[in-house]
Amino acid sequence: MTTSLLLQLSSLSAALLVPSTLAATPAQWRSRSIYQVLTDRFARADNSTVHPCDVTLNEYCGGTWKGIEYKLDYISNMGFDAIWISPITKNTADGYHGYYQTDLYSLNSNFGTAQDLKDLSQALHDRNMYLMVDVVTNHFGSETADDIDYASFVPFNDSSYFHSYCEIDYDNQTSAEICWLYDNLPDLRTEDQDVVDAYSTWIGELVANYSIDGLRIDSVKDVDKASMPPFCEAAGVYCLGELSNNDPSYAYPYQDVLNGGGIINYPIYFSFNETFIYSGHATTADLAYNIYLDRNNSVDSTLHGTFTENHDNPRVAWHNPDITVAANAIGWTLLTDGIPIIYYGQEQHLAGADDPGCREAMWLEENGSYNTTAPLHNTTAYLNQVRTWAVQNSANYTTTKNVALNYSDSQIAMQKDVIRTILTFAGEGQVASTFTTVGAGFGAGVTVVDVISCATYTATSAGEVTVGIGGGAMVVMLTAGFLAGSTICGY
Ligand SMILES: *[C@@H]1O[C@H](CO)[C@@H](O)[C@H](O)[C@H]1NC(C)=O
Ligand SMILES: *[C@@H]1O[C@H](CO)[C@@H](O)[C@H](O)[C@H]1NC(C)=O
Ligand SMILES: *[C@@H]1O[C@H](CO)[C@@H](O)[C@H](O)[C@H]1NC(C)=O
Ligand SMILES: *[C@@H]1O[C@H](CO)[C@@H](O)[C@H](O)[C@H]1NC(C)=O
Ligand SMILES: *[C@@H]1O[C@H](CO)[C@@H](O)[C@H](O)[C@H]1NC(C)=O
Ligand SMILES: *[C@@H]1O[C@H](CO)[C@@H](O)[C@H](O)[C@H]1NC(C)=O
Ligand SMILES: *[C@@H]1O[C@H](CO)[C@@H](O)[C@H](O)[C@H]1NC(C)=O
Ligand SMILES: *[C@@H]1O[C@H](CO)[C@@H](O)[C@H](O)[C@H]1NC(C)=O
Ligand SMILES: *[C@@H]1O[C@H](CO)[C@@H](O)[C@H](O)[C@H]1NC(C)=O
Ligand SMILES: *[C@@H]1O[C@H](CO)[C@@H](O)[C@H](O)[C@H]1NC(C)=O
Ligand SMILES: CC(=O)N[C@H]1CO[C@H](CO)[C@@H](O)[C@@H]1O
Repeated sequence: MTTSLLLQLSSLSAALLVPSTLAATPAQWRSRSIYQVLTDRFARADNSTVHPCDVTLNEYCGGTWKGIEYKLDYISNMGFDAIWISPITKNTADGYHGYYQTDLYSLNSNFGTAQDLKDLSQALHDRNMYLMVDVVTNHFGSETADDIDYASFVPFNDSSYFHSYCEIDYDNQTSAEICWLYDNLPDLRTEDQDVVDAYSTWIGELVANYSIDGLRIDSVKDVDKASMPPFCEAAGVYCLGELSNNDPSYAYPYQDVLNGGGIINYPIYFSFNETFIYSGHATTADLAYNIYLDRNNSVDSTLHGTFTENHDNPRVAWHNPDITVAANAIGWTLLTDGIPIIYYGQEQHLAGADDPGCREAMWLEENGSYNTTAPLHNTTAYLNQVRTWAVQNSANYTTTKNVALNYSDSQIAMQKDVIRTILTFAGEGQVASTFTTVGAGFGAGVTVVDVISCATYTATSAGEVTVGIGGGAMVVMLTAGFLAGSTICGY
């Protein structure tokens, strides 16, 4: 063990005692709605609407923490009360996304100064919003694959902290943990106590220094599982682990090592993608089945991060340009279980392809208008408003698990506590028809409001309603009684 690590270890117990009064617990995160930004691509501090950004070049385009701060009205006016930003540590020259870190103890100066980051954190907290920071514990980054300059890494300044190079065989868990994601990403020995301890010291300080409320942890399936509990313990905040895997029985148990946190819900994302965006490849029955797989395999499915777009996958509109499909995707994200995560630009119907295509510069869209009259912007704001009403007025909303009620070829009806939703995958051309919400369990004779159309229905003695469907619109039902005082549809 090096001297620097010993010095840092000596402050470990002190770091753990740092009061975390601003830090948020998993239970507090449940009610939140997250807006994910790629820091380099969301907003520039000079408010430029013309600064070029060719996503294929994999270069910095100039987005900053200050730029995000200037756009907090745009984000909070859509009803988001948390943001997730890119990793903040110093990176290689091409690490515009933040995942090629070289020094845990220096910030990425492309994104601003320590004061800028503190200002952003403060501005968020002033609005009662949370700050989630992306962190990487699996690897460091090097400009080149040859002659890696280990001595320049902080604090892991020796090759002995890293595994020797091997290519990952993803069918082999040991290989995933000890081999390298790419040949320029030296893989840390997260099974070694000195590495775990150094990370614990660092994260405790980082959370305290910048008043961080939650962490998104990169590539959790590629680190030693046992390294996660001490890391989250030292952080003292909600941990949201990322692992891209479609197998519920493999992915969901990772929740066990995230200290009451959750995972980025990839299993349900893959199922959703096949069902919703590629209707025909899978059916709504498969999605319904997966809702139950989630419940059956998760410690708590309400603590996962739910998403339909992110910086690593093609956007919904790239798969399917139909705007009603995109609106239903937002409906799914905001109204199923878990903590919703909307990826910047999803509300503008951006259509970027797989990484790097989906990392558009937001300021170049519609000449930097951050358009607040775009149709999906309205959908997002409105459904956040509906969800927040449910969160604030039904004590059990966030913890009551979503159930699939009924489905047809292109539609699924589901219920999460006081909200019943019918999502439609048929697109704008869908012919008008009716859909009966079998098993919705409304009180006999109660007035039910579809808050999308503001149409009202009266439940039958069996507690069912037959609602009009058409044109690819989703239906979001609450009782008129529950909506009283909300202003939604005039109630
Ligand atoms: C690592 O850093 C420590 C503290 O700065 C220093 O004492 C040590 O010599 C460095 N090790 C290497 C291999 O550069
Ligand atoms: C950018 O806009 C923010 C507020 O929206 C303003 O405070 C700041 O001064 C502007 N910066 C420049 C360089 O115009
Ligand atoms: C799994 O990967 C590890 C590390 O590369 C290797 O030692 C082991 O032989 C592999 N196991 C199998 C069954 O291939
Ligand atoms: C946190 O701030 C302290 C005091 O400025 C500094 O010594 C420490 O290196 C910082 N740690 C991190 C991870 O930012
Ligand atoms: C989404 O589904 C399509 C169609 O099956 C498939 O080609 C694509 O790889 C899927 N994408 C993801 C990220 O699973
Ligand atoms: C979930 O568990 C229940 C109760 O054990 C079982 O009846 C059901 O078949 C399971 N569903 C799935 C999709 O695994
Ligand atoms: C952006 O600005 C250019 C030049 O003023 C104009 O031609 C174009 O129509 C604008 N585009 C949008 C989407 O507003
Ligand atoms: C914003 O979106 C609306 C609706 O699509 C469109 O009519 C308007 O031109 C857009 N505004 C700008 C500045 O491009
Ligand atoms: C959405 O658009 C409708 C119709 O233009 C408007 O009445 C409503 O206030 C908007 N809702 C939100 C939350 O922006
Ligand atoms: C909320 O859940 C608790 C515990 O499961 C239960 O006792 C209570 O009745 C529920 N409240 C409502 C309004 O459903
Ligand atoms: C499984 C199930 O209950 N399916 C029903 C869902 O709703 C449609 C349309 O109302 C019915 O036709 C199905 O029988």
